[in-house]
Amino acid sequence: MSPQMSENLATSSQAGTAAKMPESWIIALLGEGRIGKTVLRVRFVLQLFIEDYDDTYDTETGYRRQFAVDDRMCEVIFIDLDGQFEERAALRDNWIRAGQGFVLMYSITSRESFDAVRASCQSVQRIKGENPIMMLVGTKYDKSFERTVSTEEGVALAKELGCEFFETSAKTGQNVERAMKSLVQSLREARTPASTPGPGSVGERKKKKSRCIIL
Ligand SMILES: Nc1nc2c(ncn2[C@@H]2O[C@H](COP(=O)(O)OP(=O)(O)OP(=O)(O)O)[C@@H](O)[C@H]2O)c(=O)[nH]1
Ligand SMILES: [Mg+2]
Repeated sequence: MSPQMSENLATSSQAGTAAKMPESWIIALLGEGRIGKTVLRVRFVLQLFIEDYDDTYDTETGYRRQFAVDDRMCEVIFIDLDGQFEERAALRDNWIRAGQGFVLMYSITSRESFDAVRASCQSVQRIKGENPIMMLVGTKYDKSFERTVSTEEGVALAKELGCEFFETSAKTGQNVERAMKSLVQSLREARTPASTPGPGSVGERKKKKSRCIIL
């Protein structure tokens, strides 16, 4: 995702909020390289799994989707930071600033990516305050034969971070819709009555009791 596209999305989100779409949420996908951030986004937005998805030519449409949560329409707009940008701290911090909901991601086949989650969480907390709206997601659930991080470890980390936890597969679609729906529900719950939906409008909230959904 280019910085220009990120800016366009944030701006059009603000415009969309005031005009046609009653709700619009900016969701940042954070995590190490090659853990499946982009294919999860593509699975959710385009409802496809493309194994070696090349996002070089992605247009804005590949980053946003309107869907109903509890019978109310909303739009989610993704900030999809690739592994390299994770290392470019200033850029990453700007995008975190623009985000409202945060998906802290690791692959169940990569211990290293799991160990990196706390650092992502700290970056978000440093910028957004102590209790941002976060979710922990373990990707590549269909590759359980290569699993190196147990479900119990994911559950324990989610409990420590005070957020919900899902194990997902972009390949089969498992839990992808449920995770996004749940994140929107958390964003709605956290919205303070005085605020209007838009970048930076989600206030701090009490730590959520963690819930784990695997199935
Ligand atoms: N089987 C399977 N493969 C997956 C899944 N998620 C991602 N992959 C594969 O993992 C590889 C990396 O996926 P990407 O979505 O490009 O990873 P990324 O986190 O966006 O990587 P960067 O943009 O480099 O940070 C690709 O070959 C995907 O097909 C999954 O749920 N199941
Ligand atoms: Mg990517």
